[in-house]
Amino acid sequence: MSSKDETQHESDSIETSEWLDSLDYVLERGGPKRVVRLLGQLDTYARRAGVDVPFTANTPYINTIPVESQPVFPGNREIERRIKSLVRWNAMAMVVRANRLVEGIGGHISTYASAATLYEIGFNHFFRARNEKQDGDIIFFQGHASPGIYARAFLEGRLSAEQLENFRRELKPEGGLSSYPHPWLMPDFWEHPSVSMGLGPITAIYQARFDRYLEDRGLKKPDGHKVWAFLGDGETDEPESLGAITLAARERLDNLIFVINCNLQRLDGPVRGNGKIIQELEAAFRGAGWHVIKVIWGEDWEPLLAKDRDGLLVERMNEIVDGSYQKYFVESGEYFRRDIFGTDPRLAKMVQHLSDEQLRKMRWGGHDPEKVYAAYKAAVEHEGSPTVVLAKTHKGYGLGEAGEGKNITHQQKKLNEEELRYFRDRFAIPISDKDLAGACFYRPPESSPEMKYLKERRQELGGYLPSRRVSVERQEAPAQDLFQEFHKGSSRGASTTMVFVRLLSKLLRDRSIGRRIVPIVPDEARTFGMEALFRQVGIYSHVGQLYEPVDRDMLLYYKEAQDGQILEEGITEAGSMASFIAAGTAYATHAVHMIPFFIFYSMFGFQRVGDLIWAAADSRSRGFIVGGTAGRTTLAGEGLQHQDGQSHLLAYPVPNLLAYDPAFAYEIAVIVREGIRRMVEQQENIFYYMTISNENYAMPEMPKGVEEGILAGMYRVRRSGKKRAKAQLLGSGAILNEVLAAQALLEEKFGVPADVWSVTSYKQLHRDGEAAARWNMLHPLGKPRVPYISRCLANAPGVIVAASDYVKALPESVNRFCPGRPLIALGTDGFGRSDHRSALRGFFEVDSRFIALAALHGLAVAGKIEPQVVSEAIKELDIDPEKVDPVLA
Ligand SMILES: Cc1ncc(C[n+]2csc(CCOP(=O)(O)OP(=O)(O)O)c2C)c(N)n1
Ligand SMILES: [Mg+2]
Repeated sequence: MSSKDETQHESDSIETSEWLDSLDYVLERGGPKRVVRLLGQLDTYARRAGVDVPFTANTPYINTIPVESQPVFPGNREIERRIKSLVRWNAMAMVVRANRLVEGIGGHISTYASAATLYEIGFNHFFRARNEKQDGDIIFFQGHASPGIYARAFLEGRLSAEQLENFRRELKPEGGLSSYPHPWLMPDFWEHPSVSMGLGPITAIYQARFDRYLEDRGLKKPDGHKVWAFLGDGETDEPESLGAITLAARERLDNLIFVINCNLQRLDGPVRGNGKIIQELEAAFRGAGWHVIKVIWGEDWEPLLAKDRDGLLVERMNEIVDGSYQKYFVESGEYFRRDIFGTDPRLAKMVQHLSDEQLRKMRWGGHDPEKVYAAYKAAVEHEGSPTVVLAKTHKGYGLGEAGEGKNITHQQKKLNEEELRYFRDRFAIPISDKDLAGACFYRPPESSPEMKYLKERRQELGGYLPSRRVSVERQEAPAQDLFQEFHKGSSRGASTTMVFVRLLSKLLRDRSIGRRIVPIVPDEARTFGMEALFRQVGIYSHVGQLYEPVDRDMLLYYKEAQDGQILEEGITEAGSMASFIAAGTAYATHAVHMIPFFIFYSMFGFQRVGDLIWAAADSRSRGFIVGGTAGRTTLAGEGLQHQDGQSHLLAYPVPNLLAYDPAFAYEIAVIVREGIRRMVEQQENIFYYMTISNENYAMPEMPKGVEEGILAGMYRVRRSGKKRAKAQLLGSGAILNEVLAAQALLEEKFGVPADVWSVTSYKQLHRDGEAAARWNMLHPLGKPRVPYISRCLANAPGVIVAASDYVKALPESVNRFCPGRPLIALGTDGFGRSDHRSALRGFFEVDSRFIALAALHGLAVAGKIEPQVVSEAIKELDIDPEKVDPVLA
């Protein structure tokens, strides 16, 4: 530094000091409010004077809670440290042992290693368990931290060493532990699946909002419980993680706390090597209206910060990018000193009293129990907005050479003996050298201070968690009367959407379950003709309606109310699905049965939020997801991105989901009643997908004895009359009408009598067929089971043609269960188009003409008619044989 620079530095320093003195004076005299005003005035003054004050939503790179404001730590730090060390050890041992036994079985050590303090402070001081007296906190654990959560449950005596041994070995006869939080696999333990990153945060937000909804509607007593969501810093890159944070602030969800484990790393490398994830997140959350608490520095830094009156150190820390911070984890103290403090002699001077070793051991805030405690306490006490705790940690903390802070640490699953020794010594685990190599689990005797402390703390907080318990009472499904009107049918044209909305409105009025229905719409209620419900049950808003709605003098005005029942989510299928999960699992989370009906544009369901639907399944959600404006050719006009011809296929893989494509009012009534009965009366962990569409047609009366068939997936709608049928025509949804028209066409024009079947669910038929086939394979000597579809078609002669508004793979999936004859499938494979219905059905080859043609073709192939007849039919039906194949067009 030149002497000129030095002089400049000196005078800057004096000037800064004078300003700070003045500020101290103002603070003392006028308090913080006065300081804020003064700073505001200064800001304005500087701007007027032409100073371009840059906008920032950031605060400096320091702890939000200054050391002077930290509360007294109420716990025993030493015992808590020992407990934490034991959890660390067992978590690590679980992964290491699993990978020794089975190569490549996986597991993660470094996530929990970085998050241990964040969880332990929660477990010892904050997380309230649900019991008879209180509604506990709801916690979304970071999926990859599961080994630590299991290890703690082991210390608590809730999991055995054998279970830990079987981590990721769920197929062992005695059972094992699932890799990640999966309520489906561990229904007594995990509550919320969170390992598909981004889903934890968004579902947590809507969970917190749904808890308010239940309270506001008087379905649950307000009890001050919190929703905690733990997430990784890398995870915040997922759009779902931050996509709903404005909602949380807008709804003032002070029952919600995010804890983001900012270990600066994700799987491949740094989260923001060239930037600073904590600052980036701070700006995003503050901008959205959250209360942000940064926990950056551990107590080792306090003496340095106390000396940093000019803010030089903070300024330097502000400059350093995360990639460099990560390097400090793995480098020597000497490097640390040189790189951080070597840039300015005044900084160097600050740390000259510290040895390299001391410097290297300086901890980040997320590893400091008192700082984390202070942050959580502030978060829990904060009112008026959600809180996010941004805790700076160290990925792979304590792993040493085995991966601490290294880019490979996320994948580290094996430790050699030397690495194990380092870990043991570092955390003082009382394991002998002999047991070391085996990475044995360790649990202190019951009488030890650690065990006593740990149990006492949990007792104080209401019990153990995570823990999933279902104690909800069985609920009666509505009586049949409610559904009668739909069984009668009507000759006036109606769409299945209209029928469904009418049914929903009746369900909402039902004395026994009406209050439990939760209609959820992503800004699509008018599309489905549901606006009458706005007035009938109101749109939920925690603050009621602060304005006079523009349509107030109309009958069906837009009514918001604190006890409103509809969740009008705005344009977010993901958020709506998150609400669906919260409502659909309320029977477990809050012991109240709720029946969500999430109604959406069917195209923007499975393919848009399929992973959330999968999470709903894993969560054992109950309820109905309803795909409106369904069917590639039934939704006219809207075109390629709106016309859904695949959702039913995408519904196939979800194991506990039943999927229906009803055509008539009575089918809908039967399906919905049975769904409610199974979910609330039988308490089955299933949910339903049902498509509804907007084509108007007459709704026939329900034929006798078809209920079973409707539910099983098919039933005969119309016989061929007196003549023996030569074709069996299967139709679904709105396309059933085309099939009925084809029946007439075949009979009248070509003398081919045909039976018509309504296929309400290929998924049901397929599931049942596969189950029978499987049983038969495994029981070669038993009486073969006959699939339901085979039984239906056994005495139904003739060629089989199936047409739906969905891809051909659906009917083809049951082809092998069709007795003696192949099934000819018609479907809507390909991109949609904007046009009217009949043009679309012609284009996709699912109209009555093509159905008739398919039957004639089948008869020709079977040798029952001459090919010439088919050729003539093509002309007669005005079909262009050279027309473009829609799948390629
Ligand atoms: C949706 C999704 N994509 C990818 C993964 C695979 N994955 C698991 S952990 C991980 C990195 C996690 O980084 P971060 O969120 O920072 O958590 P940390 O382990 O560092 O605490 C990735 C990419 C996943 N689980 N979910
Ligand atoms: Mg990370």
